[in-house]
Amino acid sequence: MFGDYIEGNFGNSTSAAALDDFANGPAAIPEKTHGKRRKFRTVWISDVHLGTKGCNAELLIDFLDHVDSDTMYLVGDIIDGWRLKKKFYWPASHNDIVRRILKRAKRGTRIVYIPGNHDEMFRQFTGLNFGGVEIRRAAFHDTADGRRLMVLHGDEFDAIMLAHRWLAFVGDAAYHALMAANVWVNAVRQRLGLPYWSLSKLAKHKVKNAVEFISHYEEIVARAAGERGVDGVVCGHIHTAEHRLFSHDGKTVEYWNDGDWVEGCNALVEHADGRMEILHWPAEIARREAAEASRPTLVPQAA
Ligand SMILES: [Mn+2]
Repeated sequence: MFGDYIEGNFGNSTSAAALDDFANGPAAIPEKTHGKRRKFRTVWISDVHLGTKGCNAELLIDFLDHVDSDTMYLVGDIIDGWRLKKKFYWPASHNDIVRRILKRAKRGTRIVYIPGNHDEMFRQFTGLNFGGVEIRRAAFHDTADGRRLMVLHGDEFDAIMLAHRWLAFVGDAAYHALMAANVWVNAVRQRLGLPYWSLSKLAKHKVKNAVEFISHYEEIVARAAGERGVDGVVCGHIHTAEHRLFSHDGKTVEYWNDGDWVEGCNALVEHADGRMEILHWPAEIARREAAEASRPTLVPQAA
């Protein structure tokens, strides 16, 4: 079954039924159907990296079993196709996550999947719908209080980040040329069987000042959102959950990063009134367990 996911062989009419069968298959970790789930208007998660040992699958399963939303955005790098090609690693808990997401779609949650650079093999299905999961290259999200947010994975800015220093001297034309170059560089690398050239990964390992790198990235993404005339942007990619406000042409632009499920285990949520919040799931579990421990237990009285 998962060969189909990776190779993307969805072109036949039996695929919808196959997805249904898969969604209803036995779970290694049974879904918690009892208890009240926290309900949000919108949930954003990204950088899950299914297919790698780094993925915190159990924490994500706990998140999915305690949270519900009208809309859920999967903001890229959900499945690590590049790593899977090198070495196949797919424990049962990773199937459980895919099943839960498909089930959620069946129950009526609108699910929008925006593939990232590690799952870019799904980008060829942009505009299609698999088992209720819409695949998009990017999306616009309107919050309950009327803000318009651009939602994208964020690898689109890697080339600009690398060239950041000398770009300061060359200016805007080079900025746009590099945006195009990034696509070509990675298309050629893909043809040669080389992995996606990931600037953020390079930076994490080689750049001394990671804080400065992240700050520049946030600025560049917010600037792109400002140029599009939207109120803000939601992205992932750099595995650093964050909320920052920038000014573009005298207008405030919100930058939101929904983090990752490798290191931080964060999700971004929108409440019913449009208020947004970054959740750190290990802290949410600790809070929940503390509340459960302090709750007085009701003991039925003997008649
Ligand atoms: Mn990425």
